[in-house]
Amino acid sequence: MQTTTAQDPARDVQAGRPIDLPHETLLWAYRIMYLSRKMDDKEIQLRNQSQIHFQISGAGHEAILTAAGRHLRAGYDWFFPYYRDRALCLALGVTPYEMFLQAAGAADDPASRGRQMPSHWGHRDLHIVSQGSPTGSQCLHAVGCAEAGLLRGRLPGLADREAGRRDDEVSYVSLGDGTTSEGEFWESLNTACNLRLPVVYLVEDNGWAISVPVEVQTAGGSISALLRSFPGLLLVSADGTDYLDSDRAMREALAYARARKGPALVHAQVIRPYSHSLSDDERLYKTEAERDAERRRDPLARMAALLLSRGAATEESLDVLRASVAREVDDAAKRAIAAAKPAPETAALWVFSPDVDPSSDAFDTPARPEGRPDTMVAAINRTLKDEMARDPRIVVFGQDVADCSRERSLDEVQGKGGVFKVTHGLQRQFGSDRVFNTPLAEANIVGRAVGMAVRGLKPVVEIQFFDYIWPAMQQLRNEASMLRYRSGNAWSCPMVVRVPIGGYLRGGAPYHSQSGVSIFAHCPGIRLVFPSNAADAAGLLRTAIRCDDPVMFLEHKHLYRQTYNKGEYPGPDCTIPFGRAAVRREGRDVVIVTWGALVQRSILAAQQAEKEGLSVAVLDLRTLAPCDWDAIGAWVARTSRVIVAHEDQLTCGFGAEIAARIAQEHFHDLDAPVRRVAALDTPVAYSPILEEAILPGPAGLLQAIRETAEY
Ligand SMILES: Cc1ncc(C[n+]2csc(CCOP(=O)(O)OP(=O)(O)O)c2C)c(N)n1
Ligand SMILES: [Mg+2]
Repeated sequence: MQTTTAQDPARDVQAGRPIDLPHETLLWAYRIMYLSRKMDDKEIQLRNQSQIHFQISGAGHEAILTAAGRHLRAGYDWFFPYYRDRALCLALGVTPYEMFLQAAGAADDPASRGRQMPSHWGHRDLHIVSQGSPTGSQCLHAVGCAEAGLLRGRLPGLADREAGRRDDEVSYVSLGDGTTSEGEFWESLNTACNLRLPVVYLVEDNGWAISVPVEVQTAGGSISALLRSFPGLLLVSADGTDYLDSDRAMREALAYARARKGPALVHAQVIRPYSHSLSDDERLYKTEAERDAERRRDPLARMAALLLSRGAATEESLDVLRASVAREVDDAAKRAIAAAKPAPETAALWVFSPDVDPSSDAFDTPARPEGRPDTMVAAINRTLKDEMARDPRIVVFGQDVADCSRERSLDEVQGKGGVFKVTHGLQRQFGSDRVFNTPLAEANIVGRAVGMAVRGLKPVVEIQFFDYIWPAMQQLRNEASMLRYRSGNAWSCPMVVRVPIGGYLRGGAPYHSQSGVSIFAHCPGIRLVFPSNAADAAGLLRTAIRCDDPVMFLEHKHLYRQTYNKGEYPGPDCTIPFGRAAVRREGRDVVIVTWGALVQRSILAAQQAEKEGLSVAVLDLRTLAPCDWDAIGAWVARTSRVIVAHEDQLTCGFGAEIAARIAQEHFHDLDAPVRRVAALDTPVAYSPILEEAILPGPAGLLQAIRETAEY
């Protein structure tokens, strides 16, 4: 990278004097800016020829991004850019050929291997973390990444403690003016400021979010004006179309964050001369006068004028430079368009880890029971402790999961350790760096976990109640589940999200009883685990933690402290493979396929049916993703009569999927229609009388057994 001069450019700007950057720096910057623009132009041409399938440009944003690229360090700092950041990525070292490979949807596209749209940057070696398309969610990843960088320097026992991090590294995240309206941006700022994290935000304010102008988006029309009271946040404004001012702003912001003073935010005014994307026509909502005013601030023209006025270039030398860029762009595009495309058989690769298969025999280790039977809560707590002792990368966080955030009070209080006490004692044993409370913000919890997992920590987080998981849905569905797939296996975020779930609480009501797990079964990339007893909870949680994928570990609140599902702790090495159902009761006439709280209810109904001469088997699936289709098929073949029972509502519950698969694959084995037993299609009401009418119970199951057996 170029060296900076001894003068302070910021002071120079304020004094109205020109900044003194060496000519070669300015020429380097102009080349990157021009290359970026020419690549956009080329992609537009290719799109119009249907050789690529989408285009979104960085036009008008090039100056601030090139300045960012000059001061940031590829493969050293961490990058969470957005789709306008072509010039930044070029400055960091992504080649035009690599970028065009993505546009072409080529097999060797290093950002996504044909899985993500163009301008969704990603480059493992340069630390550019693969990008999704939801605006703003990257802000939380940047925060988690910065946090992990600090933690890695402090956590004892990390083997690569020194190798994987730098004392002055920063996390860079960029976003548009419209995106500052997203809650995830605000959640990220709150944590970045609260923890004084080295995050550098770049708000690229082009005044528009597609067709919505900034004054509609932001109260008062200026995001930096709104942010003035955030503690420790350095705010730097810049004319993002002026290279020198941009350079000053990025330098100032980075110096602050590198010195560990806290986060910085650069608010850069830029333009957007090419409409939002090739699918948009800005003439529909921008006047000619507005467009003209933008054109007059074009950063490329301003930079060329600067070079000429400084004597850094002549018209002729600029022509030579432009011609060389045009050749480079044409050549790279031609090669990328001709590059091999992905084979159709590879479409399902990298939904999950290709290296660690949690359903394999490697995870089938014997239980070595220790001690007397204990509850599911105790089993989970003990498993967490054993795994944390074994793996120093594990961090546990969520709402109320710590014993006591105020460490100084720990000697005087017993400690909270979760509203269900599942994490009790973890903070006391492993310290506040590894077990800590978060703000009451579910997206914050999961989004930070994604950023930490990217940096090699193993987050085991808690969402306090399944009913409140929805603010994190965007992070789970669009980020955690897809990071590996959309990056072509370059990036991943293995983590465990523990979620207390379910009803039968007598008073749980609509917001403490939900069990809509099928919604997550519809998210490829997430493993779903739902234990029904203490011993399984221990073995399955250990597999979840040691597996290489995001896992949702669903803990039924009603099962936490029952006596019927107590079990001996199976020892610190016991893992249970995913996708292996357990037979809870043998039977010949009917099989009930179920999981979670319906296992015990099914056993009770089967015992009743036995008295009527009916022999009923109960199959506990234990995990829904993966699901043990082989065991289901084998039991259907054996009994020819099947009931699928779950606590979730009937319509679109996971039972619908099971029933459909049985109908398709085992039709000839059936002597009766597949029967579903599930909750009514209503919320779960508060009154215990209503709750009992809504949730499935042994009586309904017994009736279903009789009818299925008699059919
Ligand atoms: C969560 C989400 N909502 C909507 C969209 C569709 N969308 C893509 S870009 C965009 C506008 C973004 O505007 P801004 O943040 O100002 O960035 P700019 O494109 O102007 O650089 C919208 C609405 C999206 N990608 N993600
Ligand atoms: Mg915008």
